[in-house]
Amino acid sequence: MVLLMGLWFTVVIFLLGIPRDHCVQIIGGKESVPHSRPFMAKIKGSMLCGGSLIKRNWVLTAAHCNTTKNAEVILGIHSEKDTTKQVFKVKKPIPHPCYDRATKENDIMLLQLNKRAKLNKNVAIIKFPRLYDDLKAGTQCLVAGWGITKSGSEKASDVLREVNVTVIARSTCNDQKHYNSRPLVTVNMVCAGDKKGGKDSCTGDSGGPLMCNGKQRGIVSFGQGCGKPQYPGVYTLLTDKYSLWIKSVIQGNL
Ligand code: 4AZ
Repeated sequence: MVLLMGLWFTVVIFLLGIPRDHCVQIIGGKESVPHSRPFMAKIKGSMLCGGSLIKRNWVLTAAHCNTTKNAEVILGIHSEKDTTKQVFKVKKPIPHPCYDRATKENDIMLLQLNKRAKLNKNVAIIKFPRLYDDLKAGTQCLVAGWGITKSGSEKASDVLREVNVTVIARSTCNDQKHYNSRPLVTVNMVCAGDKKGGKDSCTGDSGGPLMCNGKQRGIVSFGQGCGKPQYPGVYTLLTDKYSLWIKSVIQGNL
């Protein structure tokens, strides 16, 4: 009887055309306007990741993407069907020397590409801020990626998707109602999401840029599940120390 009622309920919802989750994307976002985020890199290695083009032959991503030389980096792509894509191999992956899998500290990696990208309307270098200061709570940012659109799903998105997320104070993110300092969200990390949840990056979006006011300020790093109000997304915060590290690596590898 209970089973029959459940079935009946499902049928009624279907007939009424009540939207259930045909709008849950990245997590809670929407499909990006094709090629409107020309700095986005899709990294296909042992796992799917995002990245950002910071120089014609350098992509910035997360260290936990553990990208090897076999990985493929694709620029100028919205959907796999695209003919605009430029495909690269990784010449040299350079994870941050102090990346720590347990604490998640220094989740940042540089990928040297095997050739220089051709810059055009579909492929462009990302902008960095003038000052690498902390992000204030309430700042509106954007995250994009080809990751899963639903917690627990196995299917990555064919098209690039994006969602607006709000910066959450580090003290809030570390309190008992949130991560409870497990792991500790440090000054090199920033939390962003939505008070009510439902807006987040997820598996496959890792390594992609967190954009605030048109500049890259973070990198998709981790979360406890996706879209849960008590566990916002945690991003590697681009600080002065990372900016200096990036500059030193790129200059030493010309
Ligand atoms: C992941 O599995 C992952 N909500 C990345 C980001 C977030 C959660 C999970 C943030 O790679």
